[in-house]
Amino acid sequence: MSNLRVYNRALSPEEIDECMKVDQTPPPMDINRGLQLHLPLNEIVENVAKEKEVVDVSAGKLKGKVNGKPTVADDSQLGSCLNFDGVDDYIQMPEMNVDYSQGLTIGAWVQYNSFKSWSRIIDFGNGQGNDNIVFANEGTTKNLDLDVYKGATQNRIKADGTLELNQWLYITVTVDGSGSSKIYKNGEEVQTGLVHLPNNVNRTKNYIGKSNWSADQLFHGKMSNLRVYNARVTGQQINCFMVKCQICGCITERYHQKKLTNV
Ligand SMILES: [Ca+2]
Repeated sequence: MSNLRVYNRALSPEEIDECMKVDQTPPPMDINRGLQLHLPLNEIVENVAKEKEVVDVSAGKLKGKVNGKPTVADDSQLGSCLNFDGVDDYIQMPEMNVDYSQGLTIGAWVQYNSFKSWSRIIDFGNGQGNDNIVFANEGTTKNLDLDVYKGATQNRIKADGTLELNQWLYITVTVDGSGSSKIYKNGEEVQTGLVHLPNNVNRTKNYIGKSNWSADQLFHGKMSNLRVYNARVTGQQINCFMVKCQICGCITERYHQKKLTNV
């Protein structure tokens, strides 16, 4: 049985014809469920105190403080995006009291110019080895690493050889409510594993492109449309983030074509 309807009136023949149509369109995915942070990273604005900021377009509307004068690049594939010099450029977010203990997702467009030592996409925590959530390259390698610190105890999942220099990659890591984790590159799953879930704590040292460990180096390259969720998003949703016309306006033609093929 399918599409049972009951009315308290008689339908016209035309209305009955309408009822016979079966809508094959899947329900829209709620890509904002659990969204804690969405930084388009397509502009730098000045606040009233003349401080440079980037804007969070999620419901929380946080402001990220821009350090080291990164530039806004006009990229031929993704449009305006932030260009980090790998020397002193990074973003500091305010404290964030977000419960990631039921899962999380981090996704971003990145284009590495070089693999600086343990350079971060994000490092949210309370200092060094203190409830950190780290998404980074391992050492100076192409290995993409999610490190989750439960207090000071580290757990990780790592996708070896995933990153590439000088081209845009859409990279994502998801963790569900059981700690089951997946790393995706351009919407394709490249690694699975198990991590422990983070503590539910307020985090005060929250960086984009910078580590909580002073020995680590800064992110060197371009970044666009960073999203952080306190929930797992699905592979299908991740593909949505890569479609220019529907969601966020940030996509390369290649991925756009792939999406059209999938439809
Ligand atoms: Ca700089």
